[in-house]
Amino acid sequence: MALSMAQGEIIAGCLAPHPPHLVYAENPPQNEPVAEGGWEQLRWGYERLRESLKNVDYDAIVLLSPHWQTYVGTHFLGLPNFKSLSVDPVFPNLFRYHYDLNIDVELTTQIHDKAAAAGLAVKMMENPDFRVDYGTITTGHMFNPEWDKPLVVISSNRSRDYYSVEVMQEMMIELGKVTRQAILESGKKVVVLASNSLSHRHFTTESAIPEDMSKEHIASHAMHLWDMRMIDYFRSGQSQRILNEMPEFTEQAIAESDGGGLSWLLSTLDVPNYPATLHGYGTIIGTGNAIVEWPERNHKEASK
Ligand code: 2X7
Ligand code: FE2
Repeated sequence: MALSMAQGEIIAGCLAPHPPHLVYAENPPQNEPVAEGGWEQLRWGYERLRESLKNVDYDAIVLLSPHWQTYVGTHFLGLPNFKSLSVDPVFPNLFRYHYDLNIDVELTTQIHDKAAAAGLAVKMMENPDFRVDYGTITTGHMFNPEWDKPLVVISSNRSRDYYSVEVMQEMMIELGKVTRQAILESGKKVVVLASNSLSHRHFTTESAIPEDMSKEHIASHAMHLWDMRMIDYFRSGQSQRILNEMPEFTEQAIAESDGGGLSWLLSTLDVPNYPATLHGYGTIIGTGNAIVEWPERNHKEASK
């Protein structure tokens, strides 16, 4: 009798933004700079997200970071371990993080191979000296500070820069579909994370004390309105509407969805029409950031 492997499952999909300020404010031993707190609304949001998944069993975290930017196709971290110092090029005063992260190379290869078979340009990053970007590290840390789950790390193909939001999104929807398919076939339980802010208009100067919260607010009313519109769609299960409005949102809110993470995430979840949970929202140096969970495990029919 042939043994059939259990079907894999996406247990949750999350929007899990990566401003390095969050790690800075947490003061973990891996980060060199020292802070007096700050951005608590978002850090409490991450606490709620971690709490929500505390008793949920899973094997791996699949993460797409807009700060690993690749111009020829999508790349995947392709070695079992990466260890080095990650420095934010814009905020080296806040983020100098000594990381040591493990990769699920088997699942990575399965996603890579499926993407290749679908005609997407893909490549495994197998240079042991490759420095992992701060987006991956910040989301990885805030989601799972113990680093006790292996990761699949996916780059952001900058097709938006070469072409348009529409072309980027078409490619990311395809990448999301093959990511989902590979996970279901792998037999593994997985969390998928899109590491990006919403509106992304930054202040151009930093206050003397970066964690001085009396200086923190959204960059403009227009940015606030876009963020609230997206959050309303998340919470009311209107994912298709998000995809439909992605070109306007990305262009008008200078949104970090330009890296494809949000489109990819919604596609891995098969464009969910159930409500997501908003765990937190806050601004960081003027940008809008939401921590959102789609609890796919509670919508098993969607995972078939
Ligand atoms: O990468 C970021 C970001 N997305 C938002 C705010 C501040 C810094 O870095
Ligand atoms: Fe960013």
